[in-house]
Amino acid sequence: MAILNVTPDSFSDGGLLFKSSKIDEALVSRRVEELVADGAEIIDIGGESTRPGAASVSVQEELDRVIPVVECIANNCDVAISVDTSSPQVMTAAAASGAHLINDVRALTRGGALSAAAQTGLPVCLMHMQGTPETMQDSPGYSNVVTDVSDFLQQRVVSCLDAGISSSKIWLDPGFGFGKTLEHNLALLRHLPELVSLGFPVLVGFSRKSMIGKLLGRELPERLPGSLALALMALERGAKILRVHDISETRDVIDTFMAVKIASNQQ
Ligand code: YH5
Repeated sequence: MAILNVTPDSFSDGGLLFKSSKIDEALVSRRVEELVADGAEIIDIGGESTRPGAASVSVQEELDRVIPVVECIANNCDVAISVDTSSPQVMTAAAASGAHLINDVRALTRGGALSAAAQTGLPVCLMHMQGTPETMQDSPGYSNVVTDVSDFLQQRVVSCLDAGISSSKIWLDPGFGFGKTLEHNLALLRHLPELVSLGFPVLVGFSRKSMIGKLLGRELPERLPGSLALALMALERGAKILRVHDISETRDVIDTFMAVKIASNQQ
C-alpha cells in the first residue's frame, strides 16, 4: 500500500499535487502510475494529517482534498484505492467516487462512521490508537499493550459485524506510533502473530515513523533501512499489507521474502 498524502503541509509529496487549490490531474495520474510501476497494489489517500500534534481539519476541507484525487485515480488508473479517513461524509463520498477500501485510524469510532462504512459495502481497515493525534504521544500507557490493542480491535470487529460488515471485509492494524512508546511499538511487532491469529488480514504502517528515529537516531530522510528491516520482520510475523512511502524498495523486500517462502514450501 503506497501512501499518497494530499495534505498541503505534507512532508512527502502532498503539496506538489495541488495547483492553485485545484488538483493537477495529469500530475496525480503520473505519480500514481509511477507508484504502480514500482509495485504498489493499493494507493492510500489521506487528507487529514494524523502525525503527532497535528491539528484537525474540517470535513469540508477533507472532502475538497480527497474526493477529486479519488475521482482522478478511479478514472485514469487501474489500481485499488484506499481512503485514510475517520469522517463518515468522506467515506460515503469516496465510495461513490470509486474507492475500494476505508482505512480508518479511529477504527470507525466517530459518530456515524460505522453505519456509513457499512452502507458503502467496502472493506474496512480498523486501526488502534490511544488518545487523539494532538496528545497521543504525551504519556501513552497500557496494562499490557499487546492484549489491550488486541482486545480493542476485537471489540471493534464485533461492532462491525453488528453493523452488517462482513467478516471477510475486515482488516486489522495495531497502529504503530499512535499513542505508543518505542517499547510499546516493539512489543506489538514482537507479538504480531497474536494479532494475526485473530484471522483477519493485518496491515502495518511504520514507514519512516519516529519509532525508527528513536531506535536509530535517524532523521526522516535516513529512515529507509530501518523501515525495510521492520517490513521484513512484520512479513515474517504474518502481516499481509505494508503501508509505506518507498514502494520499489519495499517491493524488493516482499519479493525476496516470498521467493524464500515459496522455495521452503516446495521442499
Ligand atoms: C498506520 O500506521 N499511519 S498516518 C509520522 C511519520 C511518518 C509517517 C514522523 N495512517 C497509519 O504515516 N493508517 C497513518 O514520521 C495509517 N496504519 C494505517 N492503517 C501517519 C504516518 C506517519 C506519521
